[in-house]
Amino acid sequence: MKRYSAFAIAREALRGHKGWERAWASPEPRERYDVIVVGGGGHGLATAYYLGKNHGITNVAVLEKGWIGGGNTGRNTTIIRSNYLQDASAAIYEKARALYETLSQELNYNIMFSPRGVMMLAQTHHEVRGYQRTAHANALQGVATEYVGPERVKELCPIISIDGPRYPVLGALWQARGGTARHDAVAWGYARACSDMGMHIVQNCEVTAVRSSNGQVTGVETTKGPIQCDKLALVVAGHSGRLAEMAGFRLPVESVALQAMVSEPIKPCMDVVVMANTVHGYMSQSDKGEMVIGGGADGFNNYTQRGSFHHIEETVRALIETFPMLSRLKMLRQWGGIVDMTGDRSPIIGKTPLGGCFINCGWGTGGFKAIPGGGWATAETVAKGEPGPLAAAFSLDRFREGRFIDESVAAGVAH
Ligand code: FAD
Ligand code: PYC
Repeated sequence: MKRYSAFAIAREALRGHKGWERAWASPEPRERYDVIVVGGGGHGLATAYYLGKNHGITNVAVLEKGWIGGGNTGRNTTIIRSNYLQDASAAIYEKARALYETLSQELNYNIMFSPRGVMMLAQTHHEVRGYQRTAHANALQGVATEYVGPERVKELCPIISIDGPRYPVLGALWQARGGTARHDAVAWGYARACSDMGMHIVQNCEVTAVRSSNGQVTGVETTKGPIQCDKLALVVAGHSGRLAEMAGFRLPVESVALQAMVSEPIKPCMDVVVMANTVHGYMSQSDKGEMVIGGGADGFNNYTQRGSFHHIEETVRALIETFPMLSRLKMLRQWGGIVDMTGDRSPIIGKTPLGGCFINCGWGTGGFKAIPGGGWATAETVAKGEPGPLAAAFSLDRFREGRFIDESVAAGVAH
C-alpha cells in the first residue's frame, strides 16, 4: 500500500487526485481462515492488527455486519484517559493511552490524537475523596494524574462556573495526557493496516450462527455463506449476548443505549475535556467547533441505536449550572449506540466455554479509549490460547469466582 505523506498530497494535488488507492480491499470471503474476528469496530480491527503485527498471524478475516466503525466505535464522544482505580484496569487503559500517542505514525494514518487533558470534576465531598484516592492509586501505578483545586479548574477551563448553588466545583482529577482522537479514523487506520498485511476486511457480512464439533469451534454461518476457521474471536460490543448465545454460552452483560449530541459550531472556547459525573454530563469541543456532549445511559435494556428527545433535555439541564453558556446554544444532532455493560463495569477478555472461541466485550460506556490495549491483549490471548498479563484479570471466570474489578466510579457515566 502506498504511504501517505506530505509529498503524496502534493503529488496528488498536481494530478487531480487520480492516484489515491482504496484504503482497504473489499474481497469476498475465502472458505477458511486461521482466525475469524467477528465485529469490525475498533477492538475487532485492533485484535486483527496485533495478531499480524505481534504474532505473525495474517490468515485472518474481520467480518462486519454493517460498515467498519459503524457501531460504537464511530458513535462515541472520543474521550481517552487511563485514570482508573484498580491495578489491572490502570495497566490495560494506560497501555492503550500510550499506544494512542504514536498510533498515527505507526499506522501511517492520521487518527488526530489530541492529548488536550481530561478533567473529572468533583462536585460532592464523596467525589473529592474518591478522586483523591484514584490520584494516589494512579501515582503507585505510574499513571500521571493529579488532584487539583477549583482555582486550577477555572484556569484550565474558563467557561466553567465553579460556584454553582447546588453543585459547586470542589476540585477535579486531572490527566494532562488524556484527550481525544477522531474515532472513525481509528477504525479506518487499523483496517487499512490489516488489509496491507493481506487480511480480509469483509463488510455487510453478518454472522448468523457459530459452528462447532466436539466442543471445538469449526466456523461460522454468515449472510455471505459458511466460513471455516481454527479460532474465532467475538468482538461485537452490544451484540455480545447474541453471539454468545449462538456459541452456546451466556454472558453476564446487559445491552443498553448510550446517547450523545453535538451543538451548532461555535468559536474555540474550551480546549480540555470535562466530565461532570455527579450531574451526569461530559463535554469537549470538536475541531469543527461543535460542543460534543453526552450524559448517562438509558435506564432500560434495548438494542435501539438512536437518540431520544428526553435525553437532550436531561443532559443539557444537568450541565447548564456548571456551563451557563450552554443555555444559548442550539443542539444540532444526536445519536445512540448499544453498549455492553458488565456488573463491575470492567471488560471481559479471554477464553469462553467453547474451545477455540475467544471474547472481547463488556467495555460498556468506556471502550474507545481502550481500543489499542484491548486489541493487543485479545490478540495475545487468541494467538497463545491463554491470556497474557494484560488480559488475565479480565477473564469470564471472575464472575463465577467473585473476583470483581470494580470500576463503577472510574467509568464516569451513570448507568
Ligand atoms: P463496536 O464499535 O460496537 O463494534 C462491534 C461491531 O460488531 C459493530 O460494528 C457491529 O456492527 C458488529 N456486529 C455486531 N453483531 C455482528 C454480527 N452478528 N456479525 C458481524 N458483525 C457484527 N468510550 C470511551 O472510551 N470514551 C468515550 O468518550 C465514549 N463515549 C461514548 C459515547 C457513546 C454515545 C457511546 C455509544 C459509546 C461511548 N464509548 C466511549 C464506548 C465505546 O464507544 C465502546 O466501548 C467501544 O467503541 C467498543 O468498541 P468495539 O469495537 O468493541 O465495539
Ligand atoms: O469512558 O471516559 C469515558 C466516557 C466518556 C463518555 C462516555 N464514556
